[in-house]
Amino acid sequence: MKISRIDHLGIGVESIDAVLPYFENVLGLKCYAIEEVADQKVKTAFLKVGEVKLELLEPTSPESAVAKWLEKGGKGVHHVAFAVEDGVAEALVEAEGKEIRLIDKTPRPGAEQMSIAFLHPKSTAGVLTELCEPQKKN
Ligand code: MC0
Repeated sequence: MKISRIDHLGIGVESIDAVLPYFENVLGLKCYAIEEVADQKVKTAFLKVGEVKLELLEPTSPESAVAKWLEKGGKGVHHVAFAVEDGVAEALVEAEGKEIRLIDKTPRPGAEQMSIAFLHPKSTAGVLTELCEPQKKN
């Protein structure tokens, strides 16, 4: 697969409102978008740091993967998202062929009109890995 850059770092939080003052008032970053992603049961807040984005992730349901992660003591960086140039679906086929455990067999809708898919941290050096690309227009 052809990875061109880190698209974003996902940071899991109990409350976006509670942590935004740190990112905005101390680091001087600007939140430019808040978006709920129903498919993943999260609310997201995006801040840009050069080419890379930070994606704050607040669960909107106890069933959310982020809620479960927080409940088990997870804190800070939740996942790393790589932009794939030659297609997420194709990258999943390639990864599976290399015996990487897939969480998603096919791409799903993510924030910012991206198609996303996750690889399991047990086969990615412990880093929950998201592959993403802009959603294809019909
Ligand atoms: C769990 N594990 C992690 C982890 N979450 N390791 C690294 N980073 C994480 N974030 C580890 C656990 O410590 C455990 O290791 C093992 O994975 C299995 O964990 P588990 O607790 O038994 O399993 P679950 O049921 O909690 O599921 C974990 C899994 C799940 C990663 C499969 O969270 C998942 O499906 N994630 C993908 C979807 C997701 O994260 N959505 C939220 C972001 P040990 O050694 O204890 O066995 S959505 C998003 O970001 C969108 C909006 C976007 O970017 O556009």
